[in-house]
Amino acid sequence: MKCKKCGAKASVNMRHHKLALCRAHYLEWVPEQTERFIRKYDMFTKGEKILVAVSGGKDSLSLWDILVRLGYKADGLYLGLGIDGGIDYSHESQRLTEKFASGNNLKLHMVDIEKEYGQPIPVLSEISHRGHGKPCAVCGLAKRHEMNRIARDLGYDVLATGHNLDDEAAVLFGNTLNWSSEYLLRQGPVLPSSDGLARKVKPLCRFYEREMAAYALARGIEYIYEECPFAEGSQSIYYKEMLNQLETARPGAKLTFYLRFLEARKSGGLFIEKNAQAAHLHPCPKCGQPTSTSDLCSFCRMIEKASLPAK
Ligand code: Q46
Ligand code: ZN
Ligand code: ZN
Repeated sequence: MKCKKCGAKASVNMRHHKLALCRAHYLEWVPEQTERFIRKYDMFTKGEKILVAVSGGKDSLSLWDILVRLGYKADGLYLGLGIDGGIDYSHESQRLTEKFASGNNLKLHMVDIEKEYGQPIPVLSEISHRGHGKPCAVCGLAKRHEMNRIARDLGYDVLATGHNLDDEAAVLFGNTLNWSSEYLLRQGPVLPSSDGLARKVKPLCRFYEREMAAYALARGIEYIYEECPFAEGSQSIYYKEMLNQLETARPGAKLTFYLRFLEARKSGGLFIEKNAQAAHLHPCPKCGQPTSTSDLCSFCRMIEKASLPAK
């Protein structure tokens, strides 16, 4: 297989795009495409301050790398969750994130959940009795809360995450199976800012997971290969496996599934009425973040339940 641009030996073959590229041209193609998506979906401009949520994985580190290569003002945010799982997961992901930041001279903000709230995520989850034995519910809540808090406190305009097409297609699949209309209406490459919350964007949402792995490898980015140990057996992994089977039989199926959804969503063709979505929000009396409950937000309630001082 030859590179479509220069005829040299191709190192990445993208059947769904009918495009094969050599390493050098692949390293040009990925940022070019990212820039195209940033503009197409009006994600952000060169003048805005971007905070990239980095986990030490291939997607978030590649996203940071791409944005900086494209000339955007992007700093990183790493959340220390305190997850060990027998593979020293949090320490290793932190080490690789710090190494990437210092190696590229980038600004990295660090938040350690245990230092801020007294306990690591698995313990917070246990004490607050949420999530039926898995810490993912508390983890998701804490990640969202802390990302919003840091973006607001440090004056960032945009919060960028490294979700790729496989992630988005799996979420879409789950939301469609359940016809979760509220989530379907909110799922997209951009979630506009609201009530003091920064805009949220997913610049990699049209890249397949294996395209991001190929990018990280070609750029020599050292990332953590292991998934979080609590991800094992999760519904999203199950959906991803199913979609991978579909993709093998019909290359491009995942991309079509996601893109047709975006088109339908944009044109109002989702057969979902927008009435339910405007839940009345007000600031949480403790942390100030918007909440639909009449008292404290879910995060502050969780922290209170764990009898720890809330931030
Ligand atoms: S939610 Fe669950 Fe993830 Fe948190 S505990 Fe791990 S698997 S990191 S995306
Ligand atoms: Zn080439
Ligand atoms: Zn709160």
